This record gives sequence, C-alpha cells and structure tokens, in this order.
Amino acid sequence: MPDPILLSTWNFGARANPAGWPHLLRAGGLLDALEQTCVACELDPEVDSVGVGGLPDRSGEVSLDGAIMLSPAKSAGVAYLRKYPHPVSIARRVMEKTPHKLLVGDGAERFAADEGFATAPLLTDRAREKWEKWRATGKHLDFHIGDRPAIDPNKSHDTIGVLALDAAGALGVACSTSGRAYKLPGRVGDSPLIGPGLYCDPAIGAAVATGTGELMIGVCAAFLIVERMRQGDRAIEAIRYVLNRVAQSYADDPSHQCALIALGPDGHYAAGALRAGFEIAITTSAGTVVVPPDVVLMG
Ligand code: SD4
Repeated sequence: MPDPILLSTWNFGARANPAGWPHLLRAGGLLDALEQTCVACELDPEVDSVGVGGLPDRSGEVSLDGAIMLSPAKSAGVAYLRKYPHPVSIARRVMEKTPHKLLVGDGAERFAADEGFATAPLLTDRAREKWEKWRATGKHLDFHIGDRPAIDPNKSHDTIGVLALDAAGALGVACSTSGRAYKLPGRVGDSPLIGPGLYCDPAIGAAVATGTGELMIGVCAAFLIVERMRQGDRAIEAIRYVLNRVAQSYADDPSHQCALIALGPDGHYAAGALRAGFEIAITTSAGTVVVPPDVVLMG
C-alpha cells in the first residue's frame, strides 16, 4: 500500500494542504481531503486568484470555477459562480447528486441554493481596488499585463490544483480558480473542465493544470498526461510530452504559463512548467515542503 501524499499547485498550496491532510489519513476521507484543501485556499485572503478575493472580470464581477474527479464516473465541475465561494464543494455535490458533469452560471447557482450552500460576497475591497487601478489605465490590456509586472506569468493567475493518494491507493484531483483576471465576462477556463484542467483514472494516474487555461483547453492537457501514462510514460515523461505539445501548438507568449502536476497510483509524481516560477507544495507524513518543478521547458 502506498504512503498517503497530497500535492498542490503554487507556494500558497503549503498553507492549504494542512487543511486537507488529516482527512487523507482517514479511511474514506479522500474527497474531504481534496475539498478542504481547496476550501482553505478559497478563504485565504492572500490569494487573489482563487475564491473570495479573486480578481474580477473586466466588468468588475468575480466568477469562480472548480471541479473534482476520482474517476470518469465520479467527477463534475461548476463554472461561472458569482455568489458562492466554494466551487469544489458544489462540484462535489453535482457529482454525488446529479447525473451531470458540468453546471454553469445561473443554473449552477440555483442548484447551490437548493442544496443549501451559503452565499458570500466574492469581491473584496482589495480586489476592487486592483480592478479600479487596472481600469484607470484605460488601456484594457489583457489580464496578465493589466496591473501586473509585464512578464510575470506566475503572479497573474493561479489555480489551486490538488492531487491526493490515500493509504488504500485511491487517487483524486480537484481544482478551484477565479480564472484570468479581467477576463471577458462569461469567459471560462480549463479548471472546471474534466480533461483540460484535471483528470483522474484510478488505475493509471491523476493530473492537474494551472496557468493560461486557453493553452490547456486546446490540447486537453490533464487528460493527455494520463493517457500518456496509460501508454507507459512515467509522470515526468508525460508532463514533458504535454509541455512540448503546448509549445508546438501556440505562438510563444512569455506572459502565458502552463504548469502541470501528475501523480501515479504507486505514489510517484512529477511537476513541470513552460516557464520558471512555478512551485508545488508536497505534504507527506514528514510534513510540507515547497519545491520547484522537475522540468521547466523554456527555463
Ligand atoms: C484559468 N487555469 O481559468 C485557470 C487559471 C489559472 O494559473 O490556473 N491560473 O485559465
């Protein structure tokens, strides 16, 4: 039996993992581990790309996306939630209580209301001030160069993606995001989509993506990683393959990032990114560490 492990994207994952870890040590606690890691990040006031405090779209409205997956049958996502702070919790409920894979916008919010989820204001004063500053530039630059240093793909938009393996060898993945800051209203990225943003086949592996969702959607990134692992790739080889596919498929734009983590049912894992700056938070029985990825394609 493997040792339990919890992996999450970016250094802010180190603050979120401890909320999920105790659940992972409980028999049957895998879904709670995934969900509670995301919930902790959604409530983290320092994170302006996930949950409450996420940066809004260009009209000033925050919308959240998220998803959770244990297997093709056990998976669901929600997108374009404007009133509810915990997309992964709602996605889990969609997975557990409906035959559907994706609920969006008003319908997703009606479902959340019927299920008794609490609403919360998502736009904080801090996020509003950043948006107002961005708007005042009058330049309507794309999100990643709006109010950020021009070339800093790692500070512009960050999903929390979580991969977990429990002591029984069960794998799972979840992710949560407010998406690209200053996006067009209605824009949805990879994070609520089973395939591009996250994927899990219990016998093969699980993968999650963060970065510019448009890159991941075009190559179905997380699914492709797991399919490469099905064909015999180790996690690191599968990640390298997908990063190369992204690099070949899109014009080079230094302000875009694609960062990936994969985990096998035997506990082996790897992380990679198109560009420098990505980090992963790893929690095991030895504690939590933050490390750089194994591969940086354009580093
Ligand atoms: C999106 N992939 O909506 C998400 C955002 C993100 O690092 O992960 N940023 O495109």
